[in-house]
Amino acid sequence: MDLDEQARQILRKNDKGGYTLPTHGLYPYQWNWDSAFAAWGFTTFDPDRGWTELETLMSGQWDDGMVPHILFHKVDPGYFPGPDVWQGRGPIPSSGISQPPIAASFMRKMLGMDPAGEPRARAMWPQLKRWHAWFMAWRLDEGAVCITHPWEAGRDNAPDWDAAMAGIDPTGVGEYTRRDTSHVDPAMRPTKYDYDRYIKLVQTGASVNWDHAKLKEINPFRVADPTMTFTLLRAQRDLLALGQKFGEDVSDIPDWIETLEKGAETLWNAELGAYDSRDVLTGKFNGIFSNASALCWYAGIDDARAMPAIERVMDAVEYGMASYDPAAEGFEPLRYWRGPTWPIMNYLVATGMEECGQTSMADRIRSDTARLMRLNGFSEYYDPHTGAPAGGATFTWTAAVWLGWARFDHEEARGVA
Ligand code: 9WN
Repeated sequence: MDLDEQARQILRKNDKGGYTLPTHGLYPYQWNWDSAFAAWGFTTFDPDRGWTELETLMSGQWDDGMVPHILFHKVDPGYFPGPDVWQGRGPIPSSGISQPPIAASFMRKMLGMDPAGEPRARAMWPQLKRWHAWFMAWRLDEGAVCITHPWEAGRDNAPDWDAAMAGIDPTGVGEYTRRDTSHVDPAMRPTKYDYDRYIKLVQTGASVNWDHAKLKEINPFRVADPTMTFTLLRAQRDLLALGQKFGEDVSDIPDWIETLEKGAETLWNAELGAYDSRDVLTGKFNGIFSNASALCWYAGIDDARAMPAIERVMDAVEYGMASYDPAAEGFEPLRYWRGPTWPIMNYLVATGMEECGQTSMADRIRSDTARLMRLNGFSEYYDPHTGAPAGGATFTWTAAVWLGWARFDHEEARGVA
């Protein structure tokens, strides 16, 4: 079976009717940013199903505008922490945090692919605006977007969070049974040290019913993050363009964009030569080069200062781009966000570069990503040295990245990016 068909089958098999699982077993629910990729992947062959994916995601929006990072549509004992631990307060059982807000950007892309979907996009526009407004109200620090839990950034165990995690006292977290390590090799997943702190943060949020004002006072973790800042900045630009097209009130959005542009600059760490995460509670940079540092172009910031570090990191591995600097202490090529290469990040990074005219690096990242999939199928992520597949298999967002981008040659990819 050819790869296009394999990728389509993955999406169909992970389809639960209205929403798509990232992969069976390891992730048995609807995840926020995975869903945006799934919607786009479906739009390459079944646009109607693509729009439904986004609608189901938005149906979990809370009263205050937040769109949660997980929607627990049907309880599955194979995942921990589930709805009983999170105790989200939305219309659908959910987690209590959000995830990188890429849905508006994918909606714009989907509309380009399927103009007939415009009424459905119009109906979702106000919901997306309320979600973006929620970030502006609750998650900013000097204009950069903060996360309140490592899972909010989508880069769960990235070294970016180590310093802030060390400040969390997990006493009283209690006994619990992890499920992730029964689905994949524990050597690829976060450690117990990390998990104790993840769960402690969930318990802390649930203890105040996810009241964002209270949480801001008591939460021991608040880190300004390049993933969130750059994806929201990009999403605001796409929301603005869509709103203008739909004749909506877009008057708030230019100010939001300006605030986020200033915020992005506060993440520039000149010593590191990269955009960096910044611990809001201590005021310190984390000094971490991650693949999120390379999302500036995706946010519309064409920054020549950022390219040398990226070139160095690309040259250090066979398959770029690594999620963490291969020369840094603690680089682990198979452990989740501490080294492996992730097709979804590669797509976002390269698309941004492509749009800003940085085509040679964009092409290089795209062909590395395509080689991985041709060699080793559609895994959650891959070892950047050997290309070995890792994490969950038959992965929805990886299949979507193939269908929407990686399968094309450079010229074609320019047309679709
Ligand atoms: C927690 C689903 C999600 C992705 C994240 C990725 C991983 C979950 C986990 O899987 O996180 O949200 O249990 O490890 O880090 O980016 O959305 O694919």
